[in-house]
Amino acid sequence: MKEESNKPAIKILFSLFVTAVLIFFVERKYLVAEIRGETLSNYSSISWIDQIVLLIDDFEGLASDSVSVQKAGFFGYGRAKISLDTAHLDRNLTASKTCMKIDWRGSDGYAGWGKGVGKNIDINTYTDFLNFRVLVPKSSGAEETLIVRLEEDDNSNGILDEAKDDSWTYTVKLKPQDKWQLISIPLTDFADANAGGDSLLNISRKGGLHTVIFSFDQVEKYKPEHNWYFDFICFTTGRIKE
Ligand SMILES: [Ca+2]
Ligand SMILES: [Ca+2]
Ligand SMILES: [Ca+2]
Ligand SMILES: [Ca+2]
Repeated sequence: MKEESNKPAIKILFSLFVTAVLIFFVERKYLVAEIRGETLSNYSSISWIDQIVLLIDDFEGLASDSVSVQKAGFFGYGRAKISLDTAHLDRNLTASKTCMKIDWRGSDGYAGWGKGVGKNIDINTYTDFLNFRVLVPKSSGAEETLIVRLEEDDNSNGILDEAKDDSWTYTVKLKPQDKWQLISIPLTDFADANAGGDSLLNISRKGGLHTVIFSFDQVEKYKPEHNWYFDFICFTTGRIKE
């Protein structure tokens, strides 16, 4: 008899538990989807949207003052001065309204820009690609190189430790032209660029991705009016077909 009378209470408890779990997951999904610059909700018409593992950034929805840009994790160093740009976008479905502009300023002998990503996410090194759109105006002259660097957080402490965390690089050849180019790099093409870390490109939930950096090493080649524009940096499963 006693067991019988407990039944409704157990039912209520169980339904409360299920509701709580549902709210937790719905909220989580909602929160993740609303993160600025990383949401895919504006891109449902892209045929390869399901291939996107992580949108690192599309530069949308961000106030253009330098404090907001910095707060969102972006940084420029050496001669690379970063700012948001709305004047150089094409009609590609990924373009939207804003991209990142790099100006060549000052006299330092090095330059680059990047984003502190700080994401614990499972990336499959054997199947996944790093993609981004880039515009290097034709006036920039002859073919040039761009170094793409992925810094891992192998020891998962949120800090970049030269001795413990891997740093991977790939050099892209860019032919300046007055249109956007899509660059897709298989992760297997990245080379280990430091002695530290575990020598495996293993971005995962345990040891995530610390930083993505684009650096410019042809200091002699660039003119003061040299510009680069970047947009829609993402990881995809497999190569995308635009
Ligand atoms: Ca954009
Ligand atoms: Ca670390
Ligand atoms: Ca290493
Ligand atoms: Ca590693």
